Amino acid sequence: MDGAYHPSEAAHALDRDCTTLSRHVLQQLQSFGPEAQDLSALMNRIALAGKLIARRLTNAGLLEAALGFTGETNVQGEAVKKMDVFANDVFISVFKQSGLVCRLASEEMENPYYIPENCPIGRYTLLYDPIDGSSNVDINLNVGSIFSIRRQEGDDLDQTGADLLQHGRGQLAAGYILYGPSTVLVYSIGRGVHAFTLDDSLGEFILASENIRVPEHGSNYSVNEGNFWQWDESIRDFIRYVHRHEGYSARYSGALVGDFHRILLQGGVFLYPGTTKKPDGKLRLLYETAPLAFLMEQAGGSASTGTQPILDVVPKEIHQRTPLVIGSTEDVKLVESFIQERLREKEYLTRTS
Ligand code: AHM
Ligand code: MG
Repeated sequence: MDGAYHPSEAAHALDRDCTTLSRHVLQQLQSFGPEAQDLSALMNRIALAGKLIARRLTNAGLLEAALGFTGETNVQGEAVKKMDVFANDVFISVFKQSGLVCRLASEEMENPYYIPENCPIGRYTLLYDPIDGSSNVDINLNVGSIFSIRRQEGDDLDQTGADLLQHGRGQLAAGYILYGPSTVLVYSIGRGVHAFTLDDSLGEFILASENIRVPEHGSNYSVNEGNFWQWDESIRDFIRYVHRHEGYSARYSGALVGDFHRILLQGGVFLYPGTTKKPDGKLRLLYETAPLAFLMEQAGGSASTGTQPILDVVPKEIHQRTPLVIGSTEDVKLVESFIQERLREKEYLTRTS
């Protein structure tokens, strides 16, 4: 350093500090065209929902009626938490004002929610899990929101959302907001994966890391081992393998977004396989596994049901579940190899019996 003032260096520092989400979307698309403007506005709305939810979570312990259960059960048969309802409504209300989104589909609603004033002009659909990992809410641990944006195809006159039953490669954008020690928004519009941190003093998500690449292999494995005896033997084979090999660490928080974020940054594998009671596992395709698979592939990693890429799965219904194996390519392949081995064994036994 020569101590002299260099305008370009100063400008660079400012640039790094001030890349907001909406500006980043436009930079990524290198366009100010209508679709780029739409995507930028949509991401801005998601950011607003994230800020409102983060604010509520930060103060939840001090507010009346913010924590605990509502007493209702959702379409998945799961007890609904007050924060689930709050966060679901936040997304609806911020997208009502967008003009761009006609339909929203979420974990908390049996059928898509239509915003009449935005239809038929709003050609985008938001699929989301408003609060994922809500068992963590009441104990002040990390939770997240997961989102996916798709273009509406056809008129959907009967309002069934049938065009949403498509594979995940058609997602225009996907991402999540992680409510942890800081609030982090991670997104992709098919041009890499980028992370933004909420700067409370500015009230803005500011670019923190660009073009995140997941390591090809990592030491973390993340799975609910309490289900060990409910899994297929192939998954037990994998777990026995990691137990017998040095260098693996178990990391499981019970909230997918946080567990996924660790794998994305440090490598390794997250699994939620099928169980005897739930052969397709617990996680839902359209607003949990497909958006995360989109991000993981964009970061150079893999996402699989165990036998097929998640992004190739075509759902039969909006709340369809899929088993999930996601993370570093080498680690996902290792899990798949145990599954293939057991499948070959089963085929052989059927042929020869
Ligand atoms: P949720 O959307 O109802 O919160 O359920 C999804 C969550 C994931 O965040 C997490 O990975 C998984 O359920 C944990 O389930 P389990 O308690 O069976 O391990
Ligand atoms: Mg969920």
